Amino acid sequence: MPADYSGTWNMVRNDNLEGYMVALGIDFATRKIAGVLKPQKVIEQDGDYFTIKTLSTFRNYTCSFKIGEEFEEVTKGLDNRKCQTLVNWDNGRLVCVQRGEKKNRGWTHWIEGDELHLEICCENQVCKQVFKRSA
Ligand code: VL7
Repeated sequence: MPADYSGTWNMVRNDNLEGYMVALGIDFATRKIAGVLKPQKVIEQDGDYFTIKTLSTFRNYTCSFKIGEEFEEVTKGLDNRKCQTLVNWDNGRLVCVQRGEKKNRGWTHWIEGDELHLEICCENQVCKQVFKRSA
């Protein structure tokens, strides 16, 4: 029985987004705006099919995928790169590898109690985010 990620989640922690954005080459002005956002995750999960929406007052980003099926991801509105992206289950965790120009790029989601956890990596930078289910 896989974990249930479905729902709306509000950000409560955001560590080292700045380092992650620098690693992606995001410009200073955009980093200053992005750094103060408290995005929401809206996740739709249907078996192995997922849509993850990252919503904010500045920009939104949507990613849809099926577990185990590599696809071309364009990180439109983020760093606007193309990646070959693959998401797999690992003991209830969602583990994503984003193969492309940037080394060691990807993210991992897991659930701890009522919290949704996310680590996003690029090169030697790790951004850690925590979300809580919205009432
Ligand atoms: C996606 C922030 C910072 C550029 C704009 C800031 C807009 C709101 O990979 C991610 O999510 C995965 C896992 O949940 C699913 O796609 C994180 C946003 C992280 C990236 C880069 C700043 C420009 C922030 C979209």
